[in-house]
Amino acid sequence: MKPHPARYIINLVIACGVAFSCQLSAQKNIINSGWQFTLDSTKTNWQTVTIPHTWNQDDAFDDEPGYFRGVGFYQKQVYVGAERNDLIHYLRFKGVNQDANVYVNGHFVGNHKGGYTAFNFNITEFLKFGSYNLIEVEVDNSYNANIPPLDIDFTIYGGIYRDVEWIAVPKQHLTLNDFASEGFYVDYPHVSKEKASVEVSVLLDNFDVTSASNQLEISISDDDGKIIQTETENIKINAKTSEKLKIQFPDIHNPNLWSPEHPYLYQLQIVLKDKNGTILDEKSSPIAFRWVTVDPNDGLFLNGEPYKIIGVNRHQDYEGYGSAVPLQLQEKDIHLIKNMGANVIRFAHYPQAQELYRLCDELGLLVWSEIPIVNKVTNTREFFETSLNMQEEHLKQYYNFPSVVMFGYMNEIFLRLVFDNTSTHQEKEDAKIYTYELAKQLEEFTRKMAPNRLTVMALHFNEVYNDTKIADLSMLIGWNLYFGWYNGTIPDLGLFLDDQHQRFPNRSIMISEYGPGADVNISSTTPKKYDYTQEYQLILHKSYYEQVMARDFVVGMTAWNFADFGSEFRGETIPHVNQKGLVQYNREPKDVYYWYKAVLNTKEPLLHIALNAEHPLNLINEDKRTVSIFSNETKAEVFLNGELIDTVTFSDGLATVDIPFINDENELTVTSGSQEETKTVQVFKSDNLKTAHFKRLGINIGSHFSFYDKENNVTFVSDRTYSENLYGHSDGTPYNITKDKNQGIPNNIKNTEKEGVFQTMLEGCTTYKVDVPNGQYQITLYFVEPQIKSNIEIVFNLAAENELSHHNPKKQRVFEVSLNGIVIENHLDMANTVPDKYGVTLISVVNLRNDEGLSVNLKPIEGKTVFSGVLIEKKD
Ligand code: GCB
Repeated sequence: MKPHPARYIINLVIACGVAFSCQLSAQKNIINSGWQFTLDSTKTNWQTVTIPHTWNQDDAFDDEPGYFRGVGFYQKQVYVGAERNDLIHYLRFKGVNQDANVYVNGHFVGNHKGGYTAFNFNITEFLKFGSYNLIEVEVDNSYNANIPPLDIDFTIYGGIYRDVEWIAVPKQHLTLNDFASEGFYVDYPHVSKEKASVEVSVLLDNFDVTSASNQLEISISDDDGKIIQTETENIKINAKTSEKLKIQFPDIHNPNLWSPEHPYLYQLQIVLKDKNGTILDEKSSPIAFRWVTVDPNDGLFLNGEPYKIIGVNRHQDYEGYGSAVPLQLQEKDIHLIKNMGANVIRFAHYPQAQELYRLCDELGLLVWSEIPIVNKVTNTREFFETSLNMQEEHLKQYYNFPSVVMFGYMNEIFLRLVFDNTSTHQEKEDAKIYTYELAKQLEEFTRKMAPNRLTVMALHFNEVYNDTKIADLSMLIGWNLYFGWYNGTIPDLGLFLDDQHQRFPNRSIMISEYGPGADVNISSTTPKKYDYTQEYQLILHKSYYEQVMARDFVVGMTAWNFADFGSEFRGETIPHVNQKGLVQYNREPKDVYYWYKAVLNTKEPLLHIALNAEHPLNLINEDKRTVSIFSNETKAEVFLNGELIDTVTFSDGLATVDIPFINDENELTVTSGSQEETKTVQVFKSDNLKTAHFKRLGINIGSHFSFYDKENNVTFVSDRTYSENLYGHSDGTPYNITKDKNQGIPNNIKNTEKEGVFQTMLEGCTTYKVDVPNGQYQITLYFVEPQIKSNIEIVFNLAAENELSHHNPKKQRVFEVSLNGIVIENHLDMANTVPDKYGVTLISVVNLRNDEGLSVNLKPIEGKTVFSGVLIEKKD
C-alpha cells in the first residue's frame, strides 16, 4: 500500500509523543486544545476555546453593521519535561489573522504579519524545563494600511484559525527557520515522457556548540511504496551554522506522469541521522512528474498535450464557523470540487490550508495559489516589505506541492483606483506607478524563486491594466469578468476575449472569475440579470462555458466561487454573504453544481432534476412548468405521477421538459439506463383564486421572481398586474436602485430573514387586489423604507457606483394603509420611526364578504408609497 503522506505525519507524532522515549528525534505535537481566550483588554473574562478559533463567526452575520476588528488575547500553559531540555523548541502557527505577537513566559518572542501563511518561532531560550510554560498570543485583525489585504470582498475573521504545533527537534535538523518552509525544496530539472530528474535542496541547521557529522539519506519510492532510488550524503556541519545541500538523483526512465486524470505520485523521503545512525529528523513529500506550458494561441499544455482548465475559486470559510473550519470539512470541499469534474482550483485570494494542497496532489487538481494583495496597494516601505515577505513565505511553504502550477500575487489591483472619486489625477497617476513597481518586484521575485511555475495575476474589466502595461508582467493573465452581472451582457464575454486576443497576441489569458449571485430560495420562469435566481445562474455559467470552449486560445476558466462565502458588508438576498457559489455556504449544491458535474464528470453517472422538492410550487394561471434536468447520459424518460409524459435528449448536459403538474402532491420521476431520480413536490395550481381549496398565498410584490420563505414554509409568488379572479397591482413600478438591477435594494433588512420579499417592492402602488373567496383571513403586509443612507454598502456593485451618487439620500415617504376600506395604519413613516432598512410588518385579521376579495389601499401623504409583499392566510 502506498504510504499516505498525512498518515505518515500522524504516525510520527504518535510514535514520538509516547512518553518522549525517542528523545533524540524530532517531535511534533498539535497544541490546539485548552486555550484561554478573551477580547477584553484588561485580560479578564477568559473563556476556554479550541483552535481553530475565530471571534467573528457570529458578529460578521448579525444585523449590526461591521464586525469586531481589534485585538484578541490567547494564552495556554504547556508542560515541558526536564528530559526535553536538550532539544530545540519551535512554535509553529499555521494561520493567525492577521498580526500576531507571541510571548513565552512573559518574554516577547516575535511578531508576524499576514493572516494566511504559517510562521515558526524558536522559543527554546524562553522555556523552563520540568515546568509549565505560559504561551501568550496577541492577535490583531484591525485594518492595517501596511498589511495586505487592505480592502476586500471577504470577511477578515480574526483569530488563531489554523493549527498550532509545538515542534521539538534535536540540535541538528532540517531548518525550521526558512520562512516556515519544510526545510527542503524539490526541483525537477528535466521532465519528459521518456525521463525525469529530481533535485532536492536541503537546509540543515546545527544548533550545537560543536560541529556535527551527520548522514542524509534521501529516497524516492513509487506509489506501491517500493524504493526506486536512494542517495546518501555524509556531511559535517560546523558549530552554530547552517548548511545547504543539493542532491541530484539520476534520471528516472519512462516516469509515470501526473495529471488530474492520472494523479500518480512518487514519494520522497528525507532522513537525517547522526554518526551512530540514530534518526534525528525525517520529512517526506509526494513528488510528481508533469510539465505545464502556455501558448497565447493554443492555450495551456499539460505534459505536452492541449489541456483546457475548468474549475473553481475557493474561499476558506464555512457557514457557522467563519474561518475556523475543521480540516475534515475543508477536505470535503476538495472532494466536492473534484467530483464536480473540475481540474483546477484557484485558492483565492490567499494561501489556504496546506493539507488541501496535498489533497489536490493526491486527487489530481491543478492549483493556482496567490497572496492577498487585492484592490489596492499602500505606497509605504512597510507595505512593500510585508508583501515581498508574504510572497517568500508563500513560495517557500507551498513550493513542494506538485499540484501547484501557478503562483500569483495580485488581484484586481486597480479596482479602488478606478472607483476613487476623492484622489487627484496626479495621485492616481502616482498610484499606477508605485503599484506597477510592486507588481514588477513581485513578478521578478516569483520567477526567480519558483522558476518552474507560471506566474499569474488577476485583473478586472478595465483598460487601466493594458494602459499601465501591468498586464504584460505575468506569464498568464486571469481576467475576472462579470459580463451579464456587474456590466454588459453574457455574450459580451466572447467579444471581449476576441478583442484582447487580437490586441495582445502575445498574452496567454484565462477567465479567473465569473458568475452571478444565486439563492436556492429564489426562482423565476423569466430569469434576468441581477435577480439571484438559480435559473439565471445556470444560463450564465452554461454560456460562459460554451464561449470558452469555442476558443482554443483561452487557457480556461475558474468560476467565482465554489461556495458562497462571508463578506460582511454585503446585503444581498442572504445578507453578509457573497452568493456567487456553485454550492451554498453550508456546501449544499445549487443546481448549477450538478450541471457542471453533468458536463465535466464523465466517470460517475448523473441525473438531477432541477427542482427543489422542499419548496411548495405555485402555478397561478400556468398550465405547465418547464423543468430542467441535468445528465451525462444521452436520453431520459420523464414520468409524472406514474405516467410517461416525455422522452428527452440531453445536449451539453441539459434537457428541459414542460410538466403538466396537478393541484396536489406530484411525483416527478426521471429515468435513464440504471439511473433514476424522483422528486415529490406539493403544487398549488389555480387559474381562479376564488375556490374552496384556497388556503394561503404569499406574493412577492414588485418582483418577477418567487421566494421560498423557510420560516413560514411558503413560496411567495412573483408579482403581476391585476386580472379578475387572480391578484395583482393596478399601478406602481418596481423599485430598483439601479436601472438594470432586479434586486430592489441591496441591503441587509434588519429584523428578518425575508430579504427575498422585502428587498424588492413596488413604488407608487395605491391599489393591490387579491381575489380570494369570502372568509376570515390573517393578512401580513411587508414594508421597508428603501432610502439609501450609505453608499459604502454596495461598493462591489461596480456598475452601480455612478448611479448611486445621484440618489437622494433624504428621500422620505409617508402613507396610509387600509384593507378593504378599513385604515390599519394612518401615517406609516418608516424613515422616521424605525431604524435604517428595518423590515416592518403589519398584521390584521379581516373578514371578507360579498365576494369583494382583498383590497390593499396605500394612500400617499408625502412621497410615493412602497409595498414589498403580502401573505394571506385563511383562518376558517
Ligand atoms: C471580484 C473579486 C472578488 C469578489 C468578486 C465579486 O472580481 O476578485 O474578490 O468577491 O469580484 O463577487 O464581486
